[in-house]
Amino acid sequence: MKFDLQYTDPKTNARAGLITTAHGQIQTPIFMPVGTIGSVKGVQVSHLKEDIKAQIILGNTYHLYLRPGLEVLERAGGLHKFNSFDRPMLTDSGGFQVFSLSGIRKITEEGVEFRSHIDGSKHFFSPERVMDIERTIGADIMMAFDECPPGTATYEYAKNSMGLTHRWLDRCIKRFNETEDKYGYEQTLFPIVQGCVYPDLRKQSAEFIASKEADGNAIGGLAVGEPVEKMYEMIELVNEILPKAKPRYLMGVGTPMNILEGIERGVDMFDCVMPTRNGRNGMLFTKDGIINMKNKKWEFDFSPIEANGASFVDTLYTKAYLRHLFHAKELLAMEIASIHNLAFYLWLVGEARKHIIAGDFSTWKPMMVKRLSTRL
Ligand code: PRF
Repeated sequence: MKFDLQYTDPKTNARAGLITTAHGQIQTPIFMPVGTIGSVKGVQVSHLKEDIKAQIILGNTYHLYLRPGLEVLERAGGLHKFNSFDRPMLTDSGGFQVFSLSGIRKITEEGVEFRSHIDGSKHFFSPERVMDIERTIGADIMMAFDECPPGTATYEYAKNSMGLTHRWLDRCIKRFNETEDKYGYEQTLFPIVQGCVYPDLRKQSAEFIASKEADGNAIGGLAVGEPVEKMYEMIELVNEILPKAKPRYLMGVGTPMNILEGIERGVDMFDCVMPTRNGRNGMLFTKDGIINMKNKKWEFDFSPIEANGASFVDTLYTKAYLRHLFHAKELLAMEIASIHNLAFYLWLVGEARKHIIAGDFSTWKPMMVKRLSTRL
């Protein structure tokens, strides 16, 4: 994997770059739609590629390991072949889902024992096991196995947890280097900075992660219940230490506003379930603000979903029609909202990139933030 840092904003820490993987290139800053079990919920690959213009999507190790399981993935020839998305993919390690979704669990130095949220069966993830699973899934970018404590964790807990994540990282790197890709293309491993909201821990973690000289680095453990200002403070602090010449990925973030704030602070990659999950609940993100599509005020509004929207659904359908679909609980409502929101997120990061290159990101961003937070 290669990263070319193409432009840096003179007034902020925003950057525009180009990542090259075996499955193609990614222009940064980028948003990665979440395809937890190998599909971006409710969205066809053709829409993902041609309409939403997704350059990379995410899969999840925990979910894919439980379903369809490793034998299916291996016999399919990896996830790209299995789901027909032939562009870059990244797999999260399960270091978040194991802690947030699974039942009774036991964390030891060796790894994590957990119960499946599907059938209650018992499983064990170690750093080595997770690397083997991510090799079998075959994503271009593999994430290290980490522990993500809640935003309310005490200093003591955060410190011990960070130490464990660092020791697990060394085991991940060792296993990654001892094994090979299974499907004839290169994979790479991103380590993850932890340390909760404690500046000295974040600094220590960022220094440790930077010393590994990976192809890219991630910031984890944020947007997990801490105040948003703390999150921004931690991003700033960590990005002062992470190498400038490598992409930086802020995991599981966030709202359109969070993404612009992240870009301003030097983040290059984002993922979040928000555009799809909130979309399925009737929440639409637009250039002029947020719409609750179920609201009665749209009942007789026959104007387009978004007149200058980023996707074909925006002018093909009216607000009144989409509201009707949500009220009737039609599957199509969720599909339209997901396509709309993802196209909007990809438009937003694309615009940010254009403004970084044009040199006016610092005036465009506050104007955009103000518009995005309006409730329509
Ligand atoms: N670690 C991993 N995945 C994640 C996170 C993390 O800390 C987060 C936190 N926002 C989202 N996804 N492995």
